[in-house]
Amino acid sequence: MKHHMDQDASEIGANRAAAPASSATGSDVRIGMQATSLRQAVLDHLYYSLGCPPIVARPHDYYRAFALAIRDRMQHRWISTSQTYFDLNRKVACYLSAEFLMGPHLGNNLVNLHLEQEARKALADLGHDLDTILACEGEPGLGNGGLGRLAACYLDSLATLQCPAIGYGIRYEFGIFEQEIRDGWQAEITDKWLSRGNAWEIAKPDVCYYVNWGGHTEYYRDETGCQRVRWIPHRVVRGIAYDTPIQGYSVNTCNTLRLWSAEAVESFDFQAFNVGDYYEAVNKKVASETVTKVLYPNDEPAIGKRLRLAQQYFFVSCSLQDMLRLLDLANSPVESFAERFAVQLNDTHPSIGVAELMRLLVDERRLDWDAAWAITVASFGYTNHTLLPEALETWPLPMFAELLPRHLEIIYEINRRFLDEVRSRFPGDEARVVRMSLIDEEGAKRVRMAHLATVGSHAVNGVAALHTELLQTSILKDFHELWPERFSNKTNGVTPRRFLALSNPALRELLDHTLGQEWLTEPDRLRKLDVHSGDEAFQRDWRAVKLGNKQRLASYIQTQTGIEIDPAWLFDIQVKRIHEYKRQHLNVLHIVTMYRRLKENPALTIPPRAFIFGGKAAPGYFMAKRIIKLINAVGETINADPEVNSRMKVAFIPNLNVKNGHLIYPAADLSEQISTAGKEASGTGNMKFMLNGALTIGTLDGANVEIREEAGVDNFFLFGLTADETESIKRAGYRPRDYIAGNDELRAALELIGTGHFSRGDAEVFRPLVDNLIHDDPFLVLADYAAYIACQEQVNSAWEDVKNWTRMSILNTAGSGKFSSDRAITEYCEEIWNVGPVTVKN
Ligand code: HT8
Repeated sequence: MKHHMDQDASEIGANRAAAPASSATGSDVRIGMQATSLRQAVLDHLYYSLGCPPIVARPHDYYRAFALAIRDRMQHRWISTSQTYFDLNRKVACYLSAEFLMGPHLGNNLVNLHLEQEARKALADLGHDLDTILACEGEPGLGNGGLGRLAACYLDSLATLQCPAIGYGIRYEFGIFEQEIRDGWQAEITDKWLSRGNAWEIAKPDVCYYVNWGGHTEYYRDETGCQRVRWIPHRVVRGIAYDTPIQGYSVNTCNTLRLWSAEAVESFDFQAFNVGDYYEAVNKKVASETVTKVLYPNDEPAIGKRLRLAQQYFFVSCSLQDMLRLLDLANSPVESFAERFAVQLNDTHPSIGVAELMRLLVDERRLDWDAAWAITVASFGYTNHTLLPEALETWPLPMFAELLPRHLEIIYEINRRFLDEVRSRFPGDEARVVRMSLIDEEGAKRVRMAHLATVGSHAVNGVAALHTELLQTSILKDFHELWPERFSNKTNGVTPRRFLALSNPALRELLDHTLGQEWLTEPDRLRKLDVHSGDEAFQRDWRAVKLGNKQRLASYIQTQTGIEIDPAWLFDIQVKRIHEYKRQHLNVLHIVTMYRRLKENPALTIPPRAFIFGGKAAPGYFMAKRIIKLINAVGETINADPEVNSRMKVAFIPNLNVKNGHLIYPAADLSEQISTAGKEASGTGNMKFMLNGALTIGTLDGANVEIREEAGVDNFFLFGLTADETESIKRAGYRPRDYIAGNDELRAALELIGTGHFSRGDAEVFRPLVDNLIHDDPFLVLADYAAYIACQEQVNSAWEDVKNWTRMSILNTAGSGKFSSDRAITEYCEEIWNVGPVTVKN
């Protein structure tokens, strides 16, 4: 095994890349893939890059030096990748996303470079353990949850599939807040992820663009007598590029994640300085830098803040200007833009790009409108990630006009031409025109960004089969009727490198041993596990892997929360953002029901379970914060009660992020995917759990539908109303009280919570939650309660049959191949982007 890995390391180092064969040469310290040169590289970086003599170096210093050494080993691949794309003039996929939730880079880069074994040796030689060094790395939390993590998985797959691609986004100085739990409540702490430096990025101060705001427009005639528009802005900021390498697995391809940081434009400061207003100059500088200061911590509800629109326009403008500059550098005419770039909009956050590209092409590059529009539509694709009305972005017209006056004019012109098309296709249907307009004219006028993105793109997609279906029949129904050929489904995926190979090394080894290593890039090979699913020896190995992962998580939970969990218990896990539609409180109602049953009947035999939660609430989301408090309050009561705590415990893992996700997904027996049907566009945590052999209890929502098909319907615990049923119940006038009246256990559980049993008699703290369920229950928690409880009973009986549970667990991993982000990206490349692989040579 060890010998095998050595071969891999030397192969990628010596044969595939520009590195000279590893001997004790000078350049070996930068690129050598053997432990000896890595060791020397760490010492050199400690000394020369960090100014830290080895005697005083602490593990974090070793981490930084080691990260720099690994970045060096990607450097020539990185540069030759960019050079190859440039020389060959290949079409590049540009993934525009306001969020990239990358997670720690070091371990992932080691996996992708086949450097784990050599790295372990090198560090051992220096007296350090690789795992300790890996644990030193913080993570760039530049995203809220699934949407940002999806972007990160897609970059991994693009590089692994050797596809020319650039990720464009925002270098927030503060990412998603760190969550602490104090007295059961969430506390938010600023995420100072850059405070100890970032070894992975390279600042490119020469790659910078000006971005304008405010002011007004002027009409003028150019030299040829042609009518043109000039934008006279009120303010200008500069965007600076920071590049991070994205190394593909087992290939030379190393793509770029380019994040923009806002800086003040000096000449503006000086102007103010010269007229003596020093403080105004400093204020302007601070205001400029505010643009990329902090990530908005809201997942799903869109917030109509001016600064948020400024962030979106800022990174989109920099990115499109960057593409035009690349085109110029290649001496390609601007008319060839759409042949050179496929620009994907990750939700509507970058959708101002449609108007910005039009402005750049028409006002600055002087194309005529029709030519510019043809290029724009041919370039853009739009991915929708949610149907929740509160998450659909619209901007108040006055704010838009003030910040982006020229773009508003362009949007009006796009709209005028678009509505003409609608009128000629559907004569006399003015209601349709009103519904489809880019401007919502009802009440205070607003710009509808989803409509702009749809009109400006040749391809529109949803993120799971059910979601795409609902998209076409609900929020984009009119657009689907107009342009059915533009719509398609692209079910999400996750990278098996990070979410299996890196985070579940024991399972990786078992799979390598059983199937060979190819499953990591051809996950359909996991199907071959089917034949082993009943094999006793294989089952024993499978359970040993899971048990080890559960021990690892149990000890993490113990150190983080003080709660002791027996790794032999059923690990029932729900980790995701806290949101009412995701129904963590339904899970709590099950816990309270089991608690009551045990209290009423102490002799009851049930398989012991650990109920494990994790997730952040948006700081301003009142209900979500109470749900966190409820989980912790119920946990405190149960965990301290000797009558029940030998059969159930509840733990809330603080600060869910990519890093602790590595410990969580591989340790699950049961994955909770219990959103109200029709509300979760896809989910991707559900896929991470499945890949790692968890069984799912879930509704027919998002990608759960496809997970159930791939796992086999018998290997999935299905419950609850369908999306259609949910809709008809609501239409008929949903009355949550009827469900309480018909179910004593439900009534008792709500009463226990409402009367303060879990809050030391405080009947106020959970009152808003309980009242909301009783009187409103917008996400039909009570309507699904009975079915959920019954389904959990099936889980219990299934768990008691160890062999059958193990078999089902194996079949879940076996069926997870579809949910590789490689499959998803292949579909985007072939069906939307028309981007193909390019081999990067040494
Ligand atoms: C879906 C999730 C899906 C994932 O995308 C999600 N969509 C958002 N966040 C997600 O995790 C989302 C949608 C609109 C937003 C926003 C976030 C608007 C403003 C701010 C944040 O919920 O089901 O798996 C990837 O497709």
